[in-house]
Amino acid sequence: MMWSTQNRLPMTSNEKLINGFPFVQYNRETYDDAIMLDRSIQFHNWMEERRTVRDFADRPIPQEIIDQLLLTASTAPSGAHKQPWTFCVVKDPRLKKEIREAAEKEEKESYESRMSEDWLDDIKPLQTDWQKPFLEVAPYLIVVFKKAYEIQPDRSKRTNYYVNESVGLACGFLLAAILHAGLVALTHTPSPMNFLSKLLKRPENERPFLLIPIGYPAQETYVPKLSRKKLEEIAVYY
Ligand code: IYR
Repeated sequence: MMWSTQNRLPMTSNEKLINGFPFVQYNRETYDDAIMLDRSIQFHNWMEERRTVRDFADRPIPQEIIDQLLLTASTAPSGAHKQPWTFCVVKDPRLKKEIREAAEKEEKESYESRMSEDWLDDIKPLQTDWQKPFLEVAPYLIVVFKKAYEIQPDRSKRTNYYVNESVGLACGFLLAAILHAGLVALTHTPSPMNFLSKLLKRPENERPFLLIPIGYPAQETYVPKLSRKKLEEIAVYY
């Protein structure tokens, strides 16, 4: 049996070493133009339905579903394939309550004095305020941490690359997976977020990135009536 020099996994017939590094053959199914266009339209129609939802039902979700959503998130590309993310999944009602209380304390301060007039004006159509009941009602809170660096076995630090881009992409994949599963989510950014490191006892190399409550929408749910930018507004072809 041939063994790759890098990771000591056995090599199979669709693998080869390039300068001593193991590569695997990558074959994807391709489609003709008409089918590709149809798939692209279908996928856009699907994604177009995604909305940020702030009113959740307290209906539980099996944890194995969350597991799969997180595995999808973790397929995102990342700088040097460091996968610099940790997804903390919070189901414990006491911990959710603590997170809600800490978040509301910060948010109250933000809404009452830290946010600018322009900022408050810009989010008026969303009708948000400092109160965050969804932090207790949603069956799971996924608290996403970015890993600024890795701690090596010898305790030395090794920096990660493009951490914000990488973790942002993973969160995007996660939101798409949530929509695909028939669930809803909210990208919540209580500010500042350091209380999450403390409550979840995260190591020093991790920083809170996003808080994503996930669940079923409440029985009667309204979301702000928004439109998305037209193609001409978002794209420039050269
Ligand atoms: N973080 C606050 C305020 C807020 C800010 C933006 I930018 C939004 O798009 C929505 C809300 C909150 O979560 O309420």
